Amino acid sequence: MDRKKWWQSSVVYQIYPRSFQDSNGDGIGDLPGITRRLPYIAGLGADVIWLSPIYASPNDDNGYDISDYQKIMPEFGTMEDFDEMLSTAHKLGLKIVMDLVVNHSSDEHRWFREARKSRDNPYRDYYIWRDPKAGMTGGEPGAEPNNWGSCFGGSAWEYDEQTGQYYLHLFSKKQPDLNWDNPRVRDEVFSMMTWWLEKGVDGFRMDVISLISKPEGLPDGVPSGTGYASWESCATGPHLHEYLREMNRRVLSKFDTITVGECPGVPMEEARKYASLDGTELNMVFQFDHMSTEYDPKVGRYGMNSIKLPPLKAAINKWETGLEGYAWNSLYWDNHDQPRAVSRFGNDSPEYRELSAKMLGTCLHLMKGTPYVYQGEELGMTNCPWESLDEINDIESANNVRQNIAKGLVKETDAIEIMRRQSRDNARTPMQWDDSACAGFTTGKPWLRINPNYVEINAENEVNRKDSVYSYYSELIRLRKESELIVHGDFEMLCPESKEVFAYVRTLEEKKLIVACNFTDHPVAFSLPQEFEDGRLLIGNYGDGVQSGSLRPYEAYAVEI
Ligand code: TEU
Ligand code: CA
Repeated sequence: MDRKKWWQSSVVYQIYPRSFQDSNGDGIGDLPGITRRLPYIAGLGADVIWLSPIYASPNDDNGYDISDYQKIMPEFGTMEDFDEMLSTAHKLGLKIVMDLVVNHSSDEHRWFREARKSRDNPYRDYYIWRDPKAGMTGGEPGAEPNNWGSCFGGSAWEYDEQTGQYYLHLFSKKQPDLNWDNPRVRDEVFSMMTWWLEKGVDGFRMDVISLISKPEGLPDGVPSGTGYASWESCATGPHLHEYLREMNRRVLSKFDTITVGECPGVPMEEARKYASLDGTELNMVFQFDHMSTEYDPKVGRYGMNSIKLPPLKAAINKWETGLEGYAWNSLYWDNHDQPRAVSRFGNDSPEYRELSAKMLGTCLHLMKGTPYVYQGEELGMTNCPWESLDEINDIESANNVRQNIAKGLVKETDAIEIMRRQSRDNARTPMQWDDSACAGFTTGKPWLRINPNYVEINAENEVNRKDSVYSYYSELIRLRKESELIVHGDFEMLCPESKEVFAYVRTLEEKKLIVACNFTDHPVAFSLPQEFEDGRLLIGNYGDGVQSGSLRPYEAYAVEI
């Protein structure tokens, strides 16, 4: 069986529709806005687009709380607008991947509105209900069925007065978890997926898919600093692979799709099954190890720690080597849930922003796996200089920082700095198209603050500029499209202990490639191994060849033999 698949040489561009392009002046991005900008994405060289959710939603979590899986969110447009976007994309050779959010639905979904009517409602078992803890009165503290915490703060259980039971929500109260152990729920999800695939979409990114099968008996987990057990403690439940194989058999195997599962907390041996090259489940997974190396043991993500290179390299090396021969990797520095890559892993000062953005691109795009580019990353967009918590729209960051201040885990005076470092809203500031009012994103009032640096950092300023971050990313993408070595070569990390240099070698039969990246703002010693000295420079962000014996600030290059 040929294990080489088209999506192994693909590059995926992620769009966060609310912040991409507004077309009707209401300050909210929409589908006609996306259609207008498709040539920009095709010009970059990506061949697949992942759309964050565009379905009907009350937007408690910006679309990740879906009230109708087969209706378009009115703010984003109509189904006709969607069909127009899909056919235009296909004409440009762009495939469209939808976001499949089926670990939970919105509490305004018809299923949940029915389920909460009474305990014997035919939809009751579409969700996870439990009685208050024995001897306790529902709604009073400690009566929750177990100690699981919500990702957005507080308990993962909400008491429903009407029927006298709690329902589970690993995310917000308005995102009740679906009961995948109920075969009717799986039927609903599989027929909905088939409906979209028959419509012509090309695949799915599957939201927190590692959480859909809950541990038998819903046992308490190990409490963290917040007093609750982390929601990740119920990842990879007993029936998960069984349900994904059923999904593959009944839906995915019938279409030529690309699929990626978002799997926070996934162990290696499980990921080898999820994304197994035998094609019985999904094509790849998003793991989060390299997204949490600086997390604080007490407050997790929302602390003041900075990235250190050795643990970051160790996390990436673990997955580059751990999946080799078993499963396929995804490659990403950021997405709509993470701070901007150049601000977190690089240096967003005017002096080094472009150099370090290109360095990060070189480091990621020449590794083994399918690269994902999050909207604006190709321009080197940065985190936003938030001035008050009131500017923050994101339910997760706002809730967590307030909870941690209340528990005395972080100082109120650090709150803004923590938001500037870690808030998900850093990824969600509107796309910066040009230096006109509102960065060309809207002619109205943008739903979220626009990063004031749009005057310098914008697509118009980069698309036709040869030394821009955009042009450099399109060169990296072109190299991947032309190179079997970059797509299929083995990966070997070099100097894992170095606090400054990230370097590795790719090998395919007799062909070899070395990539060297300086993650600091000062020159560091680094010598090309002798076998590469007469090699061919594939790409370099200083654009003037290789210096022997050292790497300049944020320098990155790749040499092939
Ligand atoms: O994210 C799950 C998830 O891991 C994030 O909630 C979390 O922000 C982060 O990774 C750790 O802090 C998915 C979606 O990507 C996210 O936007 C949704 O909010 C969430 O699921 C619930 O649907
Ligand atoms: Ca709009």
